[in-house]
Amino acid sequence: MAYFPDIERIQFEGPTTKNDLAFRHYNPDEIVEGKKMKELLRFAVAYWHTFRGTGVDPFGAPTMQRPWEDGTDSVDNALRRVDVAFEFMEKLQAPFYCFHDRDIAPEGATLAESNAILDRIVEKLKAEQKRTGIKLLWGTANLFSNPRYMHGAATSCNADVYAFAAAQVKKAIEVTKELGGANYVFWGGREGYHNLYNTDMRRELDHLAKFLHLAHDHAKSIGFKGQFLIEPKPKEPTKHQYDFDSATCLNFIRQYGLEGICKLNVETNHATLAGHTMMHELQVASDADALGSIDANTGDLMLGWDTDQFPTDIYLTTQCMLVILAQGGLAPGGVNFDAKVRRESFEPVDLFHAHIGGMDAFARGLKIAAAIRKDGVLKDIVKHRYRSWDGGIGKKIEKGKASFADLEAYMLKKGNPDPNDSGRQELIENIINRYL
Ligand code: XUL
Ligand code: CO
Repeated sequence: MAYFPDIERIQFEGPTTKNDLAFRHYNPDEIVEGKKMKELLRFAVAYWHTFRGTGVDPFGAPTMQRPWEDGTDSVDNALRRVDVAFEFMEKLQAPFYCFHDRDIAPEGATLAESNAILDRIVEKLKAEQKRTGIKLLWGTANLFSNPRYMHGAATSCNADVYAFAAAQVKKAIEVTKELGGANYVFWGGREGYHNLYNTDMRRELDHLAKFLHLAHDHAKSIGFKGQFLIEPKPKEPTKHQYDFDSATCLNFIRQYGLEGICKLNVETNHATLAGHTMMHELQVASDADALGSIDANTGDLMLGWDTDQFPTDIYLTTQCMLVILAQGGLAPGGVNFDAKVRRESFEPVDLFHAHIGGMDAFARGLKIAAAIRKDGVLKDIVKHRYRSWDGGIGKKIEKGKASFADLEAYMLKKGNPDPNDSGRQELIENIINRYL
């Protein structure tokens, strides 16, 4: 049976089409910088928002009309949702999806029961992946919804809760492996604090690092080859999330010997909440060879919470793709739409409009970034701006061949530095606009 009976497979029809249910820019097989768009972008649908989102918010009840939902959290409903999900993703031409264990399967009365239910759903997901060729970009465990995690999971003050979380992650890594997942994500749910009076921050961070090492040990022992990704976020649900931003996560990774084990999954709205641009967060991660994947969405500058809207801003997607192309793409990571339709957009077709918009916005960003890179305009500007480091005293400093005394002797002789150049910020902004 079809759950989206009125919707045909979404096709690329080009920028002039009048069809709302078509791609104007996302042309999966079009070659950009020597690769197919679909290989560079690796779009993924987020199971939680798209198939579990109800439209509930702190002020009101669910609004979403989802004819396939029977109002229960039953296994039957979970099995039916798999059909819904794969019909949706096939029609959208989405090559990947992502999930938390509890998005795809209801939790049972005990861990053993939960695991058994999960296995049933995973069996069906596996069959659907085989039938359609759609793949799992990443799996993760929900360590934040159940009340047991009120104090956190890997940073809980309750060692039993830590053990439960470990068991849950063990199983989640196993099912991610079973489904051929390319990555495994750790977003720090409730790993953080609300006040330091009752918190042993040092001990909690030690526990969190231990948790990641144990997860890695287990992944190795079962032969899971996927990339581990930590997802930075500065606040919400706790006042202070430990994985604050890219720089904080990189410091944690280095402090606890997790280099080579964990990269980052960088999310736009989390960057905004941290007071950074997404481009900043991506560049910090990429400079450390740790940009693994992205959660594509956007916040609202007027609102101080995680609105998880679909990305439509071409400046934003261009900036993302400039950093991503500079590091040669994201694989084995991808572009996961960790985004939800507004609660006023309650019809199933709105899910298509939302994803089509996001995919087109990224495809445009990709083409614009590739055009900027092809002309070499930014590269030339940067090269010129730093030219004093390519020879003379600059080169000596970079090579470690100049002491403070040498620099003093150099300046005493020279008298004054060469004059500065203009930064030409406005000109550069004008140039970027010419490509949009
Ligand atoms: C929460 C968030 C999560 C992670 C996965 O803000 O982004 O959905 O992406 O746990
Ligand atoms: Co996310």
